[in-house]
Amino acid sequence: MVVNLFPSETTGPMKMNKLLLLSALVTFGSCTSRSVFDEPKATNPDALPRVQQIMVPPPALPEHDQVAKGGPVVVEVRLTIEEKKIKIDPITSFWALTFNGSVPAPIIVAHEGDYVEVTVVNPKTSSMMHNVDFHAATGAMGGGDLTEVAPGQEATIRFRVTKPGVFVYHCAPGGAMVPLHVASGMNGAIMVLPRNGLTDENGKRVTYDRAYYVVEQDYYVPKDDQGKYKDYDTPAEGFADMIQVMKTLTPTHIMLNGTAGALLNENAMLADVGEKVLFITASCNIDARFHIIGGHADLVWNGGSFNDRPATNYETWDVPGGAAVAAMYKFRQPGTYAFVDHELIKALVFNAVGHVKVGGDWNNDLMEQVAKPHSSQ
Ligand SMILES: [Cu+2]
Repeated sequence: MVVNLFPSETTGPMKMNKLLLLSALVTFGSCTSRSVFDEPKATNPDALPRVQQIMVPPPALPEHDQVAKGGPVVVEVRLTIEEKKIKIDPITSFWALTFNGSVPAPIIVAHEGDYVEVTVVNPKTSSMMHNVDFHAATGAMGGGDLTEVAPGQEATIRFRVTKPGVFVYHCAPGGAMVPLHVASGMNGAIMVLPRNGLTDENGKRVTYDRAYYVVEQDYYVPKDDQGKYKDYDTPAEGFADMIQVMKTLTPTHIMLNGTAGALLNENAMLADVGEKVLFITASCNIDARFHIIGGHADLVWNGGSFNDRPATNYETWDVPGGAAVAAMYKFRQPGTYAFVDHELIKALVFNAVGHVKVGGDWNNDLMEQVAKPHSSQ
């Protein structure tokens, strides 16, 4: 039964009831009662509870509640810069620039109206300045100017997350250094959940049993005269060559979660039949289009916005470069699913491919082999 909160009577007492109800919705922070142009009521973050978020490597998400318990909190996050040479595939060494050592950087989770307090630490051992531009933040440069840290420095900013959805963050030290650092791995995401959790296409609460965070990474690795990928002693040493490769707008490597095979085989994402899985998909620089081979996206929050009703039953969903998009799928069949960028060259000639291994019982009603392969003679 649909309950109409606002019946058509306009007598005095009923009008008063409407006002009381509206004021209650505003007071308790209902996401739907606030205009997109309005901010949540300002409060004193120093008086709020503080929660330290333990960051975890992708594709995992940090521990979090889907529905916020109580009012806004200050979510403390520490991002430590690590410049490190990694093998992005068996033949390519690359100076990755990272937050907390992973490509992509770890995902942060908060609720709408929370404060996120980020300490960016640039160790003495680093070779260059870094910072962070948070797309979820409001203020010039997304905090980039306020988080500029030279080697041996750290800085802390606090921003309020006022828009529910999924967003990227990335290093942005200025000029061509921005794409150089982003294409060296310095990008991550933040999920800002509505305080009351996610809602489905009918506006009803929907929860996920698992969540994974998948990011497409483009690299531009220079080659030597023999056509071999070049190896450098420091990250900056390769930048001039990298710019030349970047000018072609043609990546040399495209991978999910930073390295070839990061989500394949023993690194596969896991699920069971009947579970709803939330995928937070992102790409900081190039456009991506994700597809689960043999499955769908039951729900897609296009543009990453959790305030909009999700679209339903997509085969492939778009992730524009510089954005994150959330999609939810309930797995209905067991097996190993390829999770791909359905620009199939990216998936299968490059490495924009992962696996989701799903346990459970096969449903013959959904698919059945009616005749095994046999001679058609
Ligand atoms: Cu950087």
